[in-house]
Amino acid sequence: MKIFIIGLILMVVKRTGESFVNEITAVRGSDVWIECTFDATRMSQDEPVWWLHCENSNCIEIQHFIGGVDQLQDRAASRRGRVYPDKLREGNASLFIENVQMSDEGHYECSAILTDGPCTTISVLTVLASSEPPQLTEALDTRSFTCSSRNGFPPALVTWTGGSGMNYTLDSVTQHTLNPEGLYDVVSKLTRNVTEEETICCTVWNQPLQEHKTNCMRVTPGQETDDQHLLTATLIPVALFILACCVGFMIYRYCYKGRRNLARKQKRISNCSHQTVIVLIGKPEHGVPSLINSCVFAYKAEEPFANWAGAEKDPPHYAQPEEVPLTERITITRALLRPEDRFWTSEREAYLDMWKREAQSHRRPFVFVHSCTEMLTTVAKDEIKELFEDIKSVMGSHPFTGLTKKNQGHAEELMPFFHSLGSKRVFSFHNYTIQEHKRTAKRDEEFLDFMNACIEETDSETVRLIEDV
Ligand SMILES: Nc1nc2c(ncn2[C@@H]2O[C@H](COP(=O)(O)OP(=O)(O)OP(=O)(O)O)[C@@H](O)[C@H]2O)c(=O)[nH]1
Ligand SMILES: *[C@@H]1O[C@H](CO)[C@@H](O)[C@H](O)[C@H]1NC(C)=O
Ligand SMILES: *[C@@H]1O[C@H](CO)[C@@H](O)[C@H](O)[C@H]1NC(C)=O
Ligand SMILES: *[C@@H]1O[C@H](CO)[C@@H](O)[C@H](O)[C@H]1NC(C)=O
Repeated sequence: MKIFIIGLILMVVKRTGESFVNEITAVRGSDVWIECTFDATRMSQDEPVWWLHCENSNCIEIQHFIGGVDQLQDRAASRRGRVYPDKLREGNASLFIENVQMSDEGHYECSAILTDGPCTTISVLTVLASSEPPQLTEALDTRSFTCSSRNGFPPALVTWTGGSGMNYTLDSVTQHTLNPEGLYDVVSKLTRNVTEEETICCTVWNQPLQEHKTNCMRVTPGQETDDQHLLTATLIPVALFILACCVGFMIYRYCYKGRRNLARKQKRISNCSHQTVIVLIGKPEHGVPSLINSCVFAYKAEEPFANWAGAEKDPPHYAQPEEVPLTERITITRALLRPEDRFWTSEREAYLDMWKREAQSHRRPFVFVHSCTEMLTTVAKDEIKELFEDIKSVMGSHPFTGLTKKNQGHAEELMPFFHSLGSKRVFSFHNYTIQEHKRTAKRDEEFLDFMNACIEETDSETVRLIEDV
């Protein structure tokens, strides 16, 4: 008999469960009744009436009455919902939930044991949340707008419209986040060029609730961009102007200073009051005539290039020294060398005597000229060394060295050798040649410095010689 009753209960519960599910939808924050009524005539005083709340098949008992007396008094504070005992007698066990929340969602089962058996009513409560009115903000670049709305359920749909109802939704990106209260916050970002003044609106939709909330803003095209234009329009020309002034001033300074420098160096040469012959000694093809041409060209800054020293004569004219006038008192020349391409022959002593005599009538700074393209053999080194010593014996000091064709060789590799021979100054040049004589201040300056060094060297030499006497 007992087994039969239990079986009947299950059957009835199952049947009621299948046949009668009360679906309730409530808006979060509202009050809700979950109806449950029995036939009062079939109720008995000592049989229970109870409510279960199930979430994901996890059920807890929230109400339990026997004879109209609350059996769960101790849990009164924490449980949700309320049943009115005085209505129970009328067979009305409806549950009242105040300020309904997301956590109240789920299955509700209201059961009672009636005189003819158990009876259960099943309800499903769905809570929807209307999201808060959207906030609409404009990013500083005027190209993006942000619409945000909090606490919606289910996740709100966001749509965007522009002037004259254009649908801009496809230009937006929307993100939902589930917050700790079980509700969705939504943020949607619209990226759009505003080309004319218009009203941009953002709408958040709660579809099950059939509810929408809209916020709009009036936007003018490129307000910020206009400011930026204004900024660009004024700042850039001002900056450019200042820059141009600086550059102009620097160029002026550079040119003026460069030219003034050169003029000063030219003046020092023209002011030289002593009769001076700068004597260059160098083998054929080492660019002696070109060096003489370069010195004259650098000094006579206003004159066009000319082949004053007879460079590139064919055959080589090393046997004919050219006395090329530079100023009234200064000339540049080339010391006579033998055709055999050697510095000294049997006439050596005669030459040294001649140089000694010449040095008494005027100053004769000696410069040894060597091309950077010519590597030094041991024989050549010995020969040059001997020449240096001979010049020192006659003139009192070793010659300066001028390394030509530095654009074709490595002057730095040759310099130590000539320094080691006692050459006080070793210059290197890129000569002005017949083919290539584009004047630059820097190139001019090299030759002017060279000539000034020659003039000053004989000055100090003379002083020393005078002091010696
Ligand atoms: N690249 C370059 N070529 C140079 C330089 N100096 C001279 N030359 C060239 O070298 C060649 C010889 O120069 P010249 O100045 O005629 O000297 P040289 O051959 O010793 O003169 P002679 O002894 O009279 O034959 C010429 O073709 C010049 O153009 C230089 O500094 N750089
Ligand atoms: C049950 O009682 C509540 C509260 O008085 C009432 O609102 C509801 O209509 C009643 N239900 C029925 C079916 O009478
Ligand atoms: C705008 O377009 C979006 C996406 O294409 C669409 O979901 C939405 O319903 C449209 N809104 C209007 C107001 O036409
Ligand atoms: C916005 O406009 C500018 C010029 O007016 C254009 O270069 C840019 O590509 C546009 N951007 C978009 C997203 O339309």
